[in-house]
Amino acid sequence: MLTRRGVLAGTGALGLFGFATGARAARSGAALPIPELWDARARGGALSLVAAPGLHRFAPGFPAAATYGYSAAFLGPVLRLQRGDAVQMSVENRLDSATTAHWHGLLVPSDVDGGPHQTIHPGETWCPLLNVDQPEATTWYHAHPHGDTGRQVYMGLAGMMIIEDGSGAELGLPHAYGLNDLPLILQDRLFTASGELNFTKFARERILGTRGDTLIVNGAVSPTARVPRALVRLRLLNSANARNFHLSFDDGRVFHVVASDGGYLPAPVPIAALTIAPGERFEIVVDFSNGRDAVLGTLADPPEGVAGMPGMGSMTSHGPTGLPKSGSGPMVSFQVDPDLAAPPSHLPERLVPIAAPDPSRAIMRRKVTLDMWPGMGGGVGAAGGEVGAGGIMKAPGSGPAMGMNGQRYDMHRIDFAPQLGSSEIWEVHPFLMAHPFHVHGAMFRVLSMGGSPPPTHLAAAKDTVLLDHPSEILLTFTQPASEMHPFMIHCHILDHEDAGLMGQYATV
Ligand SMILES: [Cu+2]
Repeated sequence: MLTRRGVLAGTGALGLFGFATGARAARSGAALPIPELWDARARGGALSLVAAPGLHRFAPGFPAAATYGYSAAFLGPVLRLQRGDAVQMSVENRLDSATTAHWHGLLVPSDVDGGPHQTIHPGETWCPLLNVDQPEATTWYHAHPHGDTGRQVYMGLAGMMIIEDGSGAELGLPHAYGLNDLPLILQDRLFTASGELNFTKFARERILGTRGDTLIVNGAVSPTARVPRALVRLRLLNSANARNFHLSFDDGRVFHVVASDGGYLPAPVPIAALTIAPGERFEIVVDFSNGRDAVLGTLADPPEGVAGMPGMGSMTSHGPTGLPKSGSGPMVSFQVDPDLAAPPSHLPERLVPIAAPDPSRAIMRRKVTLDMWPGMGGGVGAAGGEVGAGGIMKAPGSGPAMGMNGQRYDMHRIDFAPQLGSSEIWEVHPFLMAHPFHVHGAMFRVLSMGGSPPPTHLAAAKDTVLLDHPSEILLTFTQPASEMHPFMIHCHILDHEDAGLMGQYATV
């Protein structure tokens, strides 16, 4: 079974997800769905998405479930944009709810960012022009209407975006989409007895975030990907509402992280276990040249510090698939197909140089607390909430209260006003559990996590990072943000964001 243990040059222990005997049986039999690739240049510089309801079968034996998608029944096409291009986007809303479309990881001005202020009402079409000017990276897009983000993303409103500047092809990295360059959109879902997506609104879901007992990749349950006998690049995106995936291969093989949120690392980082939090992306290169099949799976994700609280019993309950919510299991099986011919590729020793972060550039230091008070009374929507000692919010009745720096999110309040073009150091203090912290419109470098330097694969440009200890990040504000359309700062556990764990900034 699991006998070969890779030598770790990265961090952490080798993760072995406990499914060795059941892994092959747990396959759904579905082939890994590869989202359509929409290349903006090939389409004349314009991409038109339609957000609409759909019907989607998550596995061959499952009934079709009611879903949402962007020009697809579930999720959306992979959008490919070239640096230097101006791309005319349009997003038509054929849903019966208001939505927005946020370009997560794109460095564009706030008035085209698609945050909660840029509502697309049912029947309307939103047409932002995106001037693409940032290094090659895997980014993504998703719905972001305040208070309804969790449900809309859960229903399927998310997709991957690839920004290109030619550097990956020049480096010789695998680059044939759908062949040796595969998008993997990682999610978990809970289904009702009749096979519908089950988005519950109990208070415990608001605290832990909505988690499921069924692991899905590109909208399929434990699918199988055929890969060439060669190097394969996997573009990993955690688009789950709340859970972290702790990824490793069943044979313990070492793989290389080559990019994170903001683009390439200076050099590939060998690693055998990788944690990816909601909102984060990593690109990894996996060597299948020995012809051996492998299964990529996740360890369980118990939210530390919360599992012992009253009402958290559902964390260990077992659903119809036998996996506990946030349990371990296989995600994608890779079958090497010697008949698949891939263009030559290699893993270079060096990727794209990146300067060390320079904290002396910061003109301001701010403290940001991520606050939550686990009220168990009911749904979200309780107004107000004052803050007690230690960031604990005193909920005024029902529902968990969450906020930032002691205040619940308010669309009409600007929380921070950094100078355009400046850099700041933010000390971020997560409360009660690990939170994936995300900033719109800016990339940052992690200076320290719990007093230690970040692991190598988290040391390049990031827009989202999982924080479970007080940490320092160095941000640079390159994009203008108006008070009318400010940029968001929030926890990427979507249920936390919807419950108020979000703030906003306008540049001065
Ligand atoms: Cu959170």
